[in-house]
Amino acid sequence: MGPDAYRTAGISEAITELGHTVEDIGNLRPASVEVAPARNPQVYKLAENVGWTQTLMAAAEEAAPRGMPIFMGGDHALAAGTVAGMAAHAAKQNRPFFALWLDAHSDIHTPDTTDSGNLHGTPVGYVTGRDGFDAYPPLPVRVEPANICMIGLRSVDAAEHAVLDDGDVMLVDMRTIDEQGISAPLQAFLDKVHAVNGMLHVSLDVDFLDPSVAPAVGTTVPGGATVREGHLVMEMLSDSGLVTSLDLVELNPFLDDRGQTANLMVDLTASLLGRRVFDRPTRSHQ
Ligand code: HAR
Ligand code: MN
Ligand code: MN
Ligand code: MN
Repeated sequence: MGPDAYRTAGISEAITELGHTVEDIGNLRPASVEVAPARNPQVYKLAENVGWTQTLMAAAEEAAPRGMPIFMGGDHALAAGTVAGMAAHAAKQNRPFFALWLDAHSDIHTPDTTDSGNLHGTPVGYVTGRDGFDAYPPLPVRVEPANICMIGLRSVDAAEHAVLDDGDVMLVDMRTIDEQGISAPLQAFLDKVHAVNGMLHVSLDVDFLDPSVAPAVGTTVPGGATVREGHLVMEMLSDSGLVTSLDLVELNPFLDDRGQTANLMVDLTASLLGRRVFDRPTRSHQ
């Protein structure tokens, strides 16, 4: 239902108004695959997730040469396919690949470590090449943990902590944001991407935002990003010119309040694609 909620909220129109051309290729379906049962009996809908990963990896690689793909979900599990597909595309272009994870959660479980069994907690585990994804399509190219930045973290499980503590992922939790603001750590990451002419995939989970402004998600965590922080991030990403693909994930329209969350996600997308209150030069009048 997520994609249709974004369409109803006018995502195509908002992007078109900014002078871009939109091609809506419609809703996709997961490839039908058979998989051996997962070792962890908690794992939910493994075959469907593997099928989606296969479909979306191919869809990302197919769409990437034609523009900036926006993947509307749907569950964050979709990022296993979109990120892997975009990373494969970047490798073909001979360009380094980076991912920005805007999320309350780190989603770096494997099917073996997840307690909930919900595979939306695992896409970063898959794209970084962790063990335990044998049922999944082989990863075309591993995403370097050092090329991933997570902003908005405030719900990280013990098994995720263990791998993040020893790893190279750039971690920006809510405390960091409160102490340093959101722009300084983001700019540091963007400088890294810029320095090597990288391609940047942005994965925007609704629960990055505070539930008071974005209630339409099944996994709300209090203390999230404000509307202003969300827009600042999107405007900085836009100014950087580095973003080559975007996921809009975890929207559950059943939980929304008169389209509030869908509308906010569309507005954030518009900021990323160039919408401004004032162009930057206007600021010099102040
Ligand atoms: N870490 C928890 C789990 O694995 C919660 C994951 C929630 N993830 C999302 N996307 N909704 O970030 O179950
Ligand atoms: Mn989910
Ligand atoms: Mn997520
Ligand atoms: Mn989340």
